[in-house]
Amino acid sequence: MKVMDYIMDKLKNEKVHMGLIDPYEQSPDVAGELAYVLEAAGSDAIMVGGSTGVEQKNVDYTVKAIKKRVKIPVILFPTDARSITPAADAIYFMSMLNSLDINKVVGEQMKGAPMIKKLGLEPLSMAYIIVEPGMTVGKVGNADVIPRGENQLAVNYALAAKYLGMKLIYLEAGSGAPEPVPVEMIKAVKEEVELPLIVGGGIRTPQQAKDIARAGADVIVTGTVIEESDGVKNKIEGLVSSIKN
Ligand code: 1GP
Repeated sequence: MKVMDYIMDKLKNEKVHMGLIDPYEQSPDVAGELAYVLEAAGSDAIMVGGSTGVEQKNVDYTVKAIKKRVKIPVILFPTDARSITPAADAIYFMSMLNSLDINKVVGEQMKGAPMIKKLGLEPLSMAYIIVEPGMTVGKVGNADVIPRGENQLAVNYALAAKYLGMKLIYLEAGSGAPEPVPVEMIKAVKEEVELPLIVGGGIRTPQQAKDIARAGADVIVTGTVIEESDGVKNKIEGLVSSIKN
């Protein structure tokens, strides 16, 4: 089954959780163990990527180690055209819509596209929209971040993504953000654009994850809190089950 079909199928019945693993943060074996715990805790897919220090070899070894341990899909969340490996099941083919850097909007995508075709990787077309504060990804991507409270601006970007034919919207507050994307912004986007909505950045507690899911997010991404939980299964379970019930 294609990864997009898997996601859409899941979303018929429940919200989806994806655990983000940064290949730069641990060895491939530890990443594999973390993915194993995530799967056991009910997570639906593993995303592999990070904003800095990620290189092809690093990504490749990490994805291979994860694939050995889990059955759930592994999706690349690329920094740029260098972080592509055929070992993954799919790749977010993403454009940072509110970047001021043309390379982040379409340049890296142009460089990576032939490789994706050659490798036969499934591209998941996604609009990546950075919300204040944006953290490292906002800085590295030279994002003109959407101020918290400017809900209509987020809606306008999401609508533009839909009319451009993109299949997924990702509202990103940035990894380690002190607060996640505001629930009012999530509600506003979901009311106007029916595409599957991914939300991530700064989600630390089961209550936050639940509020974000209730506000209309379809896919909830957590990275930092998973790293910090040190692979403790019941902590991750708490987070995942909060969005499922
Ligand atoms: C970053 O949205 C993801 O791209 C995850 O953020 O590390 O804060 O969970 P956290």
